[in-house]
Amino acid sequence: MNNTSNVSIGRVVEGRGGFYFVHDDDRVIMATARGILKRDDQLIYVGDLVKYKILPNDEAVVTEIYKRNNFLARPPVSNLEMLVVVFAAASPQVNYPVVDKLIAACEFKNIDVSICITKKDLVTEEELEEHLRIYENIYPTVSVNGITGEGIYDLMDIIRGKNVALAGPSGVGKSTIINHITGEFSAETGSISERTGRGRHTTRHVEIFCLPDGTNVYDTPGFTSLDLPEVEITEVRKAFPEFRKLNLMCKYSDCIHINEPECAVKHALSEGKIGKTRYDSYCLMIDEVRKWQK
Ligand SMILES: Nc1nc2c(ncn2[C@@H]2O[C@H](COP(=O)(O)OP(=O)(O)O)[C@@H](O)[C@H]2O)c(=O)[nH]1
Ligand SMILES: [Mg+2]
Ligand SMILES: [Zn+2]
Repeated sequence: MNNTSNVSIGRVVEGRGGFYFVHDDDRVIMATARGILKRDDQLIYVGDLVKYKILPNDEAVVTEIYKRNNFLARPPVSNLEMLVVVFAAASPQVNYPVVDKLIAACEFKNIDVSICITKKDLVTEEELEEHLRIYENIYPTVSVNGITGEGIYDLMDIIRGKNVALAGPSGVGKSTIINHITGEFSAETGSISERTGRGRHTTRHVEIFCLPDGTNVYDTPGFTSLDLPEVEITEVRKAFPEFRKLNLMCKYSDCIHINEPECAVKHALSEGKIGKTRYDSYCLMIDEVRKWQK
């Protein structure tokens, strides 16, 4: 992305030992942050879109950080556009409150959500269908078999061109999925493993794989859980998109759908139009928020 001067724009894909690796089209430039940024004590995070320039001595220096769309502290990354919330159809058994809390945190942070159910080979069609039914009308939802790679293309269609990370408990198959996805471009991503000088998934820090189709996959050891921001009780509803339309039909506009009469959400729940596990997760979040307020 060159313009008139020797200033270019790229994305920080890794930070290590005081160096920042900046991805710009098909190159990765190793840059430092001397100069303006150092003076102002500005921190650079993986995911940042930055301006950098090449000095006469060929040294690359980051000179400016573009405004971040968002920032997550643990692990520290910026500009995430979609979180793929991953859980296994079996082994380990899904913990819906954990899944729904990851989703809710994204809703508050304005990060798109998609759902990926792994290990479909371990359950019957009916059992898989039960998991799918909970989410497929709310978020883009796919099921995959990490062993055969079945379903990986469906996932790639959902994440294409976005800055994405995978989140979910350990053992559900996140690394397996990332290996499938980067494997599709193995010739092209080779340069990235050369950069780290290690196997692709032995890293303990955050790193972004910039795939040739424009997808930026954040590979992080973290994101097994995300904290909810300190919201008001009535705001928890906003993290459940399937409640939003119904809100309007509750008798009270500030209905939090727990004990109020003529509640459209509870009515939908009794008719099976809202998932029981989703509603239970919602109630747990309300409890959590109530505890903060005491
Ligand atoms: N049966 C089955 N096993 C899987 C599947 N996906 C991953 N695994 C296995 O589950 C284990 C954990 O996978 P891994 O990708 O390391 O999970 P992570 O901790 O979420 O990164 C590994 O032994 C994988 O081989 C799947 O779809 N079916
Ligand atoms: Mg892993
Ligand atoms: Zn209600």
